[in-house]
Amino acid sequence: MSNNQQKQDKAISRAIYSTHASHCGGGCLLKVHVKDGTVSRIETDDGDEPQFRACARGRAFRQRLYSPDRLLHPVKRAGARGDGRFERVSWDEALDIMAGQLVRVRDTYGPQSILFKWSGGDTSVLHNATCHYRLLNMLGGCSDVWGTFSFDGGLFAELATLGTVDTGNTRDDFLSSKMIIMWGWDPANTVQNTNTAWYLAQAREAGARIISVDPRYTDSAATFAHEWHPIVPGTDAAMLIAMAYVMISDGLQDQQFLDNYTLGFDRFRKYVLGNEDGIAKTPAWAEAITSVPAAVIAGLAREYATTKPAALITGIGPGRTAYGEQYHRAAITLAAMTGNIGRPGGTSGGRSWPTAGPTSHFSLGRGLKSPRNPVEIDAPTRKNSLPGPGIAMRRGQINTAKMSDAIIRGKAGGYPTDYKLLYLVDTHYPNQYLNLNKGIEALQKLEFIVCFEQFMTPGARFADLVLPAVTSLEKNDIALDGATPFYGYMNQACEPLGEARSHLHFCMELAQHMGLDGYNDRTEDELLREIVGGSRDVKDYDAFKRDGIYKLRLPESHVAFSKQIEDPANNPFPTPSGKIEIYSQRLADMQEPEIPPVPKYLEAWESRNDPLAHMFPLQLITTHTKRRAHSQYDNVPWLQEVTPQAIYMNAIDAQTRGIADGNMVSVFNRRGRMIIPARVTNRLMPGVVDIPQGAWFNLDENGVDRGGCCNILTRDEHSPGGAFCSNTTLVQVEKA
Ligand SMILES: Nc1nc2c(c(=O)[nH]1)N[C@H]1C(S)=C(S)[C@@H](COP(=O)(O)OP(=O)(O)OC[C@H]3O[C@@H](n4cnc5c(=O)[nH]c(N)nc54)[C@H](O)[C@@H]3O)O[C@H]1N2
Ligand SMILES: Nc1nc2c(c(=O)[nH]1)N[C@H]1C(S)=C(S)[C@@H](COP(=O)(O)OP(=O)(O)OC[C@H]3O[C@@H](n4cnc5c(=O)[nH]c(N)nc54)[C@H](O)[C@@H]3O)O[C@H]1N2
Ligand SMILES: [Mo]
Repeated sequence: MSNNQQKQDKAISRAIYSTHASHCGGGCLLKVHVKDGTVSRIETDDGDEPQFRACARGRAFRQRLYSPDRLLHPVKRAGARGDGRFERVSWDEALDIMAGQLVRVRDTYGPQSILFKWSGGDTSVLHNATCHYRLLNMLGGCSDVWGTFSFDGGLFAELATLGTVDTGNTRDDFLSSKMIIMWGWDPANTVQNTNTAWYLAQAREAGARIISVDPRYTDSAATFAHEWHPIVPGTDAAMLIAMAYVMISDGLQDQQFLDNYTLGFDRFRKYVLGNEDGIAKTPAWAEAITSVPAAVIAGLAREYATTKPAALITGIGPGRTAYGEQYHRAAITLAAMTGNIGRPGGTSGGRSWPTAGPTSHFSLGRGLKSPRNPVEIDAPTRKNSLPGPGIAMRRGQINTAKMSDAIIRGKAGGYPTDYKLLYLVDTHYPNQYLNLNKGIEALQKLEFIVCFEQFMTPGARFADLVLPAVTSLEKNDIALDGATPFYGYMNQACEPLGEARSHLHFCMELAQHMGLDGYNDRTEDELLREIVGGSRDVKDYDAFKRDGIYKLRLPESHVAFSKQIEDPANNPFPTPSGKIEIYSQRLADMQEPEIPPVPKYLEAWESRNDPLAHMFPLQLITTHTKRRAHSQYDNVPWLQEVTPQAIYMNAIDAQTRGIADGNMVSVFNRRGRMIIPARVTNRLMPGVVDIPQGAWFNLDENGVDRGGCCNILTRDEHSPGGAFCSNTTLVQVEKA
């Protein structure tokens, strides 16, 4: 081909299909038009059904890629920490600084004083935190943090009750459901598997009854539900337990199922009927706690017990509360009482965002693994931990909710060590962490902070070294998921901007700079081919790369525990007893009053009955909005237009405070204060306010947040089972 022809070809616009998966749980197909090496337009899946159509974030990706605040070069701190002054350095100097600090801190204090914190970023297989973790572990290790932000209450409950976290069905199974209860779940906004809402729409058209139990009248409720029942946040376990009371009183429980597959229902029944503590957990008892009318509770219990099959979708938002694991345990128990576990159209009562289906076991050959972390190998077993799969959340000694506290107080505060170096990858610390002000205090304590980032976020401004990362359109990678099963090829559409590097590229350069042999000698393409080579499904790598997605078409929907139910003799549940453990001896052995062996309602701290409520009478929830994936996309103008950041409050609460829609209000408690516009609405129950999570903090000279970051208000606590309690916070609101 002549040079001229090549030039001409380049000038022609071409379209590349690329899967987009940035920490929302979805994986959608982008059709990326590229002209002269520049992304000029983004469309979405125009292929066969089921189409994996992109949401507003995917379609707005061009404004993320070419955002004016993209980091294009490595920078080092040139002023006081956090004041935002940086100077540009070469990659060579950046690698020198990084290598020097890693070695200095390791050799002076030991590898455990290097604190490595990572999160989702893109939910992809190759370019992620493992690249960095491998490097750190080859250098002697680091301290890990345990606890997912998302659903540790759910994981704990699943491991205790079902013995596995693999508890979900594929979403097409909704088409077999006669009834679907969306308990604290808003997939129209939170995706949690592409096409979840599409399957809900089909289920509704096919005649399924859909109920929403949520303090908010969500978009999902507005679109799909026949009924909406607002509930006081943090009280869900009480309502579920009262539903159990109704089923027991009316004899509606599936006793045969309970006898065959469960352990300890009698112990639970004693608690429910009040034989244990003298309190019968009646609908009237629950009404006083949850504000859901007793008749509604009884009606829902009867309907759920008698409409078969019925899918109870246990949202993970209600689990991110104090004692969130009790809510999840109660939901699984109810799914067992109604005989819906392992049956098409039912659910196990496990997390709404499941580890599910045929691709979830990473049936792919892994490209780059990490050796075990030398620091964690001999670490003592963590309190209240249950044996689970070798997933990341089982590592580490400090919980995510306690990270800032651990940095501030170190050994003297009872934590395993004093942390000196903070290495942040794919995470926005302290923006996404509970109690922002504590996070900012922690950042001042550290000797060195390095952050691998695409943007100069408010969190990155506290780092000593900020390294520019590419976005998903500047590298190749693989994404996959199980509940709407697919494998996605995340195709590179353009060259890295400026001097931005992929995770792998950066780590390979750092390894080489440090003279570390054996880190990796394979190219991105070789690694991706190896990864895909381990797949049972994708046979033709090049076709997969060209199409950008491989949609797995299953002969029938995947239903978790179907084997255990159909053939229990050969397929015990993976619990110690082989049964669904409504009563758990392992929990009893923990001897922790706040982790009872049967599911119980435990009143949250910062509940409506807390004496603090006199001063701070409103319960704050912090939901996930369609405009962002956490803090990602907050700086994208098209998405800012979708829903301006605001605090949502009920008209009654607004009126008593003289607040009108659009007024600026001050939201505060003892931990912090923000000034933000109010959205007055009847779509949120009285006594509850919502500040969607993820907005970038922007502190004024008085330390008041003007950016709308809810974590200026949240309490840095986790529940005994590990739940990140981002929906358990009391606040007051005043007209500003
Ligand atoms: N667009 C978008 N999608 C996302 C994300 C995102 O940031 N943006 N994040 C992804 C990630 S990592 C996660 S973990 C998930 C999070 O997904 P979820 O946790 O499901 O999302 P939330 O919006 O926080 O909460 C869901 C619902 O729970 C309700 N809720 C809150 N507290 C309570 C309570 O105590 N009881 C009851 N009954 N309901 C309650 C809220 O009103 C909300 O409607 O979403 C994923 N998907
Ligand atoms: N109050 C409150 N706080 C919450 C929550 C809540 O509901 N309420 N939700 C919690 C939950 S469930 C979660 S999962 C966490 C999320 O918390 P995080 O995962 O920490 O939040 P992100 O905003 O996704 O931060 C990812 C950062 O990594 C950067 N980045 C660097 N490299 C890459 C890359 O290769 N790809 C991508 N995509 N980004 C990269 C992005 O620019 C971004 O700044 O937040 C938690 N915090
Ligand atoms: Mo999450």
